[in-house]
Amino acid sequence: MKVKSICMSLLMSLACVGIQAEDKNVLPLIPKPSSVEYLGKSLSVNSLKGILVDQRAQASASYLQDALNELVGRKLPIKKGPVKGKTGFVVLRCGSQKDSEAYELKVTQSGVEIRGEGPRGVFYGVTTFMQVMLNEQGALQTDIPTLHIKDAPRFGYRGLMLDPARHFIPADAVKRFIATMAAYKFNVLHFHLSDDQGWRIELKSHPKLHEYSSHYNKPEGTRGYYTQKELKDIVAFAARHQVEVVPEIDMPGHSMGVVTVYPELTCRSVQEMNQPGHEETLKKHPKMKIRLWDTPGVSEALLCASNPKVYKVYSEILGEVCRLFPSPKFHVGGDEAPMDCWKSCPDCQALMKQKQLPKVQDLMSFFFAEMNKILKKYGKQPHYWYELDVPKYPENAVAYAWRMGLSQAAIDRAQKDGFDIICAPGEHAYFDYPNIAGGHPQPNWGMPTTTLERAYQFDPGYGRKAEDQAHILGVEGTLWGECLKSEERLYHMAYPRSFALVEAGWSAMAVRNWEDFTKRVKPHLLKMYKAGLDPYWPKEIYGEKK
Ligand code: TNX
Repeated sequence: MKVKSICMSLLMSLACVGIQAEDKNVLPLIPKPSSVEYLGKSLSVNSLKGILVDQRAQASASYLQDALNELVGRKLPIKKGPVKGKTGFVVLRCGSQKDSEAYELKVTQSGVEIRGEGPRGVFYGVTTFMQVMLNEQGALQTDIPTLHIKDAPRFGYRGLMLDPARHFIPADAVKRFIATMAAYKFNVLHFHLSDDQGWRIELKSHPKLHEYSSHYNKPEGTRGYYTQKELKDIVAFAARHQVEVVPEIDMPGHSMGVVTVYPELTCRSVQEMNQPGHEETLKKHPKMKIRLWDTPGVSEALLCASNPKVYKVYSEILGEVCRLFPSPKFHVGGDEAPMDCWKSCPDCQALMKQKQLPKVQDLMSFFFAEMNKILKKYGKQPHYWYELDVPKYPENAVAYAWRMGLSQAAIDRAQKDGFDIICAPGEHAYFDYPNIAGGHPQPNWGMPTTTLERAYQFDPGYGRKAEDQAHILGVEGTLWGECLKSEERLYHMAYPRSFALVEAGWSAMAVRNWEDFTKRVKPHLLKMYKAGLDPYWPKEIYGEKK
């Protein structure tokens, strides 16, 4: 008898698991929440009378109102005031924890309640609610399951990097991109605004930079740089979507956007930089003494570490850029800086002697320390593409692990030296790499392939003990722009791999599962196609037919 009842309850619990796991009951939520309890009934979104908000939750109310408008075809009124005990509403409530991203979402037959621990949590509750309405065909459905979701992120930094330096991305397209990433709980747009191929910010202090160094690779009819008004508008738009914009001015390498305008700032001579074959380009741009790069690659013309003018000009440039972006984070690049020109520069060599710097790599640490003095004045924390051979980064630095296969070494080193790190590993999070072999129609430099599955295999904690990953702040996916020539191409490379990445950043390993992920991805791709976007269709998983 006893055995029989144990068997019965085992069977019943298996049946429950079975029901939960049935496709129709597993909503396509990305990133996967910490816990979802299905309550077995349904609610019609059409029956909702309005949106009720408490004082602190107002920021997300109009976002929800617009999103629901698309579905039910009318703007639900937003009412402020006491939210207790009301039925038939979407109720938004906000706790007092300013930076918390945790939230709860309850859908019952009496209405919807979203409670965030802070404003970001409310916003994320709203984005999850919008996904609860997504059906398998990628359309929004009005009859939704009743449920209770409790959710909070694993990591606080979930970023995507855009590179308008290589191919300019007009401001409107940047805003569209932000709106999409925010819907999937990304919270940082890392904006790579300068490189060897361009300078993309309007500067009042150094107008020649945007006037001369923005002429390549820009969609017809666009300026090729962002005006300060546009940048402020992008920052404000991002803030409404709980996205922080982190600017990057890459240095001391990848600096031709500046060096073409001010050749005296590098230790390479104009003769050395001008190679046979550059004459044609220079003829087209008579004001320039050297060529802005019109091809991918790494320039060896570093900013001269010993030239006081470098620090003077950069204190003006950085000052102006710092004031445009309210984020306390500032990315100073620091990647791929071949130090040969410092080795052959008599002034750099003299400086090394004077400062008793034994290796040329120490000069890199000196350079970063000098730049950091400028950033400190504006209350900014320096962020770097981490290079293992740089002996010392400023103590308040944040590093990005990026080089293929070297993340673990970078994480170890950051832990040892006491700074925080963000994981953007080449093998999982480089979304300029093709989705599939041959997936780049443009010529590229034999980039490796990053499949969706490879992107999903990423564990930013690399299975380390909790205390050994406490300094890992989160994840970033990079969309380097050499081969991304259009907005269409940007989405094609970013999605669906960014779904995989954001889940690595948001969801605990215990709730992540590749098979289950592939089931959740499809409706989001179908939704994007309906919206006229062209994300990559992983036919290796779903077959040819969409
Ligand atoms: C390396 S990743 C770079 C970029 C290129 C990218 C192309 C990094 C910090 N630097 O300048 O665009 O490879 O994949």
